[in-house]
Amino acid sequence: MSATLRLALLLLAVAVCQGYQSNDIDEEDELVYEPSKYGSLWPLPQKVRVSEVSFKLPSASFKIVDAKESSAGPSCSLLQNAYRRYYEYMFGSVRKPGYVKSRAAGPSEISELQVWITSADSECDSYPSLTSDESCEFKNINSTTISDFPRFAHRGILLDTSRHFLPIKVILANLEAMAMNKFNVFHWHIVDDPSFPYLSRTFPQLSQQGAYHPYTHVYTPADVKMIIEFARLRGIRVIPEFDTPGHTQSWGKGQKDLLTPCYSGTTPSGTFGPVNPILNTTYSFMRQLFSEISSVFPDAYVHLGGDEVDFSCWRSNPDIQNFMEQQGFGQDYSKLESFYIQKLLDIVTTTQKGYMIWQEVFDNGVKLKPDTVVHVWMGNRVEEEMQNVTEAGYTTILSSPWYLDYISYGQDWQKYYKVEPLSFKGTEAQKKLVIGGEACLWGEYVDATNLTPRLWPRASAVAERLWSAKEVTDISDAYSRLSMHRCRLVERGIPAEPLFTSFCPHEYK
Ligand code: CP6
Repeated sequence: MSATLRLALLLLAVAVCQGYQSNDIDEEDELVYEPSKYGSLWPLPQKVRVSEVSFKLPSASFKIVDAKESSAGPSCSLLQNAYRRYYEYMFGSVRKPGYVKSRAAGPSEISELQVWITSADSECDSYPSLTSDESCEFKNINSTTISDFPRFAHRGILLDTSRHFLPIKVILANLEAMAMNKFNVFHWHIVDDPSFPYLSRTFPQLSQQGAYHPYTHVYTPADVKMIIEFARLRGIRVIPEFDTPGHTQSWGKGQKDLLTPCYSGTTPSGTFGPVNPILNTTYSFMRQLFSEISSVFPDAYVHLGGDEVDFSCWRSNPDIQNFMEQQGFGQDYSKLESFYIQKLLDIVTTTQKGYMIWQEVFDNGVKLKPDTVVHVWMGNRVEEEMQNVTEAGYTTILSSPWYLDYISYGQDWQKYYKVEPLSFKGTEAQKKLVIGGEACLWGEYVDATNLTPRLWPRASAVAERLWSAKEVTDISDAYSRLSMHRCRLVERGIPAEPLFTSFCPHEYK
């Protein structure tokens, strides 16, 4: 529903931005800058009929209202909130002094946008989900019409708040930019080796000991609530990742005996490895932690990680060696990893949540619930992996081609844009199991100072690939629209980096 509205409003915003003209720039790059007949539309809707007729929107009298047939009304604060937000985007800059006011226009003025919600049970008070209806129609009398819906249901951005703490306002600004690009999943890689900023009510010592700072560099329950609500109002799901048994160094600072003691020879070396999978205390800890997580985060899914487990510490530990022997695992430490993950999955299942996991968990042959989402991230043999995962009947999302923390000279957005997620070999039924993808911004080299321009507009390329029709592949049309879309992001307060030599209309307003 929120998306319904979002698109309708975006379109009007586009109409208002008719001041965007093509700029005659001498391009040395391979792309010739020709304006697109679709203006600055991004991501491109599924069906667009463009008319030459344009209307004026008088800022003083223009209103966004509930259509009388609409199934949602003034009591839907989510909608009223969105009306206000988009009115601001449409006219916010127009009302600034110094802007040339358009002369009074005649019959070609539109005085209101009527928003007609057709779904029977509106999502005013509930949370967005994988099955939310994001489709919409945009009608205008004798003019441009649009019919739109997403190609993939899961369109995510991963942010990492462990390598560097990200202030709340950076996260909120990013959610706003996500909404402008029709991303609908915030994958919150909230904790990892370097720091544990999640303030747990059950285990407050985790962040007290494991965060970069126990008060300033933590997300309190109130912070988390605010982020989830801000996202909900924009049709965005928040999926937290609590990655185990690897990537857990920071957990060990506040939770005694959770991590495996590593040995050098016959004595403990003082360093620690992955979560200790052979202790009952480990599982009672996980039971309590995930019980809390399942009530703090309302989404139907949690991400359980399971990637990059280093076996060297487990190998060095005599108690682990004994356990391996007892269980008949031989020297195959991936069996021990699977043993742990299997128990964790059973724990999380009792919390009524579905789970997502990184691809290694599937690769190791762990028994998964049928609704498990397998997250493909490794760069080698991507198509083979997608083929295998879907052949086994699991839903999957793709991240391998979209590691946006990698940067290089030039227009790498084109590389992200040209990815076709369904290019692997498989049946129609297999292709249906690909529910989408995520652009990842791992945080080793990213904090509040550079996050936004590193992510935008490069992530916008991923947004269009996941939203628009498969056939939308014209790279120079994309270049033209994306340049204008990027200017719009900047004008709306998102410092998105430029694609190439250019200037934006708002620079000389
Ligand atoms: N952190 C976590 C990371 C990565 C992963 N998990 C990662 C691995 C390889 C590259 C980039 C990121 N930094 N927890 C893997 C999913 Cl190239």
